[in-house]
Amino acid sequence: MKTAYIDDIIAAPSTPPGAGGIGIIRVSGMGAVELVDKIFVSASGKRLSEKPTHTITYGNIVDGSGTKIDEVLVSIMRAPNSYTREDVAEINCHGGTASVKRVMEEAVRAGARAAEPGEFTKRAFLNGRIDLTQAEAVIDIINSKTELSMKNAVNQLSGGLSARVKAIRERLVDAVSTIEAAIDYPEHDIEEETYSSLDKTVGYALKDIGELLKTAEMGKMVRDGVSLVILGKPNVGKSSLLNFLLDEERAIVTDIPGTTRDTVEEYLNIAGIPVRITDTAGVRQTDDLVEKIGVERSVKMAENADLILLMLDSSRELDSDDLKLMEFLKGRKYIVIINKTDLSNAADKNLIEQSIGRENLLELSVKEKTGTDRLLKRLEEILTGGDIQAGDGVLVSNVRHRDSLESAERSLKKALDTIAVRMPEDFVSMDISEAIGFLGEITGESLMEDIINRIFEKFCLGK
Ligand SMILES: Nc1nc2c(ncn2[C@@H]2O[C@H](COP(=O)(O)OP(=O)(O)OP(=O)(O)O)[C@@H](O)[C@H]2O)c(=O)[nH]1
Ligand SMILES: [Mg+2]
Repeated sequence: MKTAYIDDIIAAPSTPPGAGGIGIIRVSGMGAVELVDKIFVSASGKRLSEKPTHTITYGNIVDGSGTKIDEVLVSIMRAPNSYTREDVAEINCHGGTASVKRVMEEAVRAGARAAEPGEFTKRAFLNGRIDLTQAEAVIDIINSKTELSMKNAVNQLSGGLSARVKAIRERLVDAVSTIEAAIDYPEHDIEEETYSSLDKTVGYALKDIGELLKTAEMGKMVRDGVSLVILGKPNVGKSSLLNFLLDEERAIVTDIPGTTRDTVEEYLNIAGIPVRITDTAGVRQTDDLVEKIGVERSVKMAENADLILLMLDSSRELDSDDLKLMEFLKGRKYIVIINKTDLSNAADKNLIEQSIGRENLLELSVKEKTGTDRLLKRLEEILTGGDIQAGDGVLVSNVRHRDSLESAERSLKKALDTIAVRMPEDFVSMDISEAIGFLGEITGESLMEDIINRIFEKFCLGK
């Protein structure tokens, strides 16, 4: 991204690599339409540069000697009404690896530079069409795994979060300018009235920031998802539970303990939250080398999980492996499932309750599908806190935004202290200005270039 110049023409495939109906090469920059004219011959003989904006033209991409490379449709969108606010031409060729590659090569031969990941969106940001939260929303939409994640990202793209942050920021800017005006007339001491109005303004800003921060946990789950790991001894029914939750025979189930040797990962949508669910190898003491590696992997997955589903077998007495696993849960988020309730009650329920409490305990039979509804309900409750406010309201879903909001909150709390002891006004102004800076980081108004570059590097090519 270091080599990004806003005054050159960039090109990149915007469709994923591989075979498909259509492959799109996007070209952006002042003169993009004229550049594509060099490698394009329209069926009508008319040049693209003579065509009105937002039109599609049929023809062929040709190489330097005029040989046809592929039959294409070219859309042109002239500045400023385009994704990047620059002239944009999109070449729709056949969606094969070779054809996309060849058209791309011709675009480069005609003078385009191969774009870096996220560079089109970066230009939209640098050209002022969208702010940073909106640019980040673009990548979030692309990566959305559930409708709810996407709805939240679309809301962010339409400026929901920016509007809230800007409103807070503007009120603080007003406050600082009042102070600065007072400082300009040193013969006037800052009035008591000004202090109390500053106190109020900062108080309101803190309240608004607090409200946004309250949504951050839910927001992160909606955007990034949650990892859920099924843990337990061999043969307790972990893979059966995975298959039940996915409603497909994803993992191998047999009555032989040690069937699952490696972790099996799948995505699940629970109340709109993308959940990565992992079935693991049964945990037990073993001398088998492969199984041992599997067990280590299970524990590692569980250590990093947001939520652990520990399964116990109702039909067998608890043993030291079960007890160790219950001990492992301490200090983590978990649900304990006693499975196979259709068989006997050999597992000592009192002992289980003593160890992990009653609240997080569920009894069910995956085989008979009894008690499984309660599990689904409990999962929903845990994931959403019993309350899904996402979708219409603004959710802070990005850790970067949350960090900046927290920094702004700290600065404003400092400002309140400064006001409370009636410190000189320039101190108050300093604290508030600091908060303004942090809020500006969210929308990108005050952010260092290298941080901006890092944000766009996470994008995919052609976006
Ligand atoms: N009776 C009864 N059997 C069950 C139930 N759930 C699973 N089983 C059976 O228990 C056996 C083991 O099930 P799995 O799902 O493979 O168990 P696992 O925990 O994945 O086992 P490993 O992969 O070896 O760690 C299979 O024969 C299942 O059909 C249940 O609720 N009741
Ligand atoms: Mg298994």
